[in-house]
Amino acid sequence: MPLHSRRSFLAGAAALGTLALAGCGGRATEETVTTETAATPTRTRTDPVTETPEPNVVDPEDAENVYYVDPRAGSDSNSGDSLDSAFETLRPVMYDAEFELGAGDVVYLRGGVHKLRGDGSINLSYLTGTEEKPITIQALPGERPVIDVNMKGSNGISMFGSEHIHLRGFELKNVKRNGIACSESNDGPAKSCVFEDLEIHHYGQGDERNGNGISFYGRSFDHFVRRVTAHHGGSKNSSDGFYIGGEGDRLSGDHRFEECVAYLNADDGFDFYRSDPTRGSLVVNCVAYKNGTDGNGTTGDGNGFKMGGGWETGGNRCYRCVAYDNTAYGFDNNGASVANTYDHCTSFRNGTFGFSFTGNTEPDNIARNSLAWLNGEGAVFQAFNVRSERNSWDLDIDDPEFAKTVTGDDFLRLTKGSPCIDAGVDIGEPYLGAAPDLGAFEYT
Ligand SMILES: [Ca+2]
Ligand SMILES: [Ca+2]
Repeated sequence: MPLHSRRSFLAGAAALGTLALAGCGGRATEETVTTETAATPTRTRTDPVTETPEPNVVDPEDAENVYYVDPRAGSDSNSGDSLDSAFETLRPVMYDAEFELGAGDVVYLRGGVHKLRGDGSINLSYLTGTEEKPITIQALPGERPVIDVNMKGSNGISMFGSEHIHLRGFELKNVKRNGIACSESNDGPAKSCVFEDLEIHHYGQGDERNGNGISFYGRSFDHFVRRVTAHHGGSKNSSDGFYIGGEGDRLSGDHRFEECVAYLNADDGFDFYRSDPTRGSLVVNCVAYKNGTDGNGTTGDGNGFKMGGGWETGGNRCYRCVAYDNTAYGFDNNGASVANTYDHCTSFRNGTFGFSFTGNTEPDNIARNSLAWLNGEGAVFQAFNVRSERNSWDLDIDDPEFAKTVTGDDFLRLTKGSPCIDAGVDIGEPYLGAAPDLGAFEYT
């Protein structure tokens, strides 16, 4: 098995599937804005989303140093540099100067349950890789490591001021506060990290607030989160699957989320409460369901995708995302003052409204080719604050004629003859047939 092969642990994402669109090239729309550098960020993200960046994966042949961690057969007195002399824990690379991680280093975690020693959790703060030579901590290909934080320390993995760190292919669980906290340090921002093929669960299990799956806080920029599932956030009113926050003018943004899933978080699925409106984030092919409860009696806001938090927030884009069975809104603008964009999103059976456009943005929010059905109080709240184009509510579609409304194959997919097929407007993204369909999935 090649070391860079992809593995996915995401049963939820797999159940929904992802779009396979061939032979229908997208073209840029007039609103398209490109971000050349961080110095010229967009105000509202409408740039095409179809070209997924591929993070640079360091081949072990090219690595500066390669370390192995084997919780079953390793020892922290080993040299760590081969499978036969693996470390038992991550302590040597965290605390021993001889093994301090630098650009181009790769740490392979073997399968099994990795338990942490002492009081601390995993500290990857102040580590700096480069785009060409990131610092990588990942599963040994073909194996599934489980990091059981076992309620030690505060956050499961701390990444304060870290740059170009890649975390890939493991499970992380039983955390008092955030599963992963990626924030600025006193020395500067955290930036350009990759979080891929992770399952993070049972965070927010302590008494403190702020127990999110992944928290990007303060000046934390340009992270790429792909195929990460965050579930069972147990902190009352504050466990979100994926959170973007900060204070004052020290806000986080310019992230990209793809094929991520958030469910059973006591608060929200994706909460960009203090996202930097000059550094909007992209959320592509993501799913949020059953948020608003942790399934164990703890409750909170219950929005699938919350794209702002009042004045000087917003500027994000959701594309082909799905929200269902959340206790409040499927997609919530939450008073953002900078317009958010919602394209090809499906909002089904949420507690209140499918989409909420609160906040007096100028220009208006954008919603196109989206679909809302069977939400508790209706499809749209504050419909005057959105440039609404060819959505199910604009077209008075009574029934989208979904193939299935229970999870599994064909869940929320359209059936032949659905009024949503080819009912959309060309927004410069790929589609099948004569025109784009409504909702997250093109009829095939
Ligand atoms: Ca929240
Ligand atoms: Ca179509």
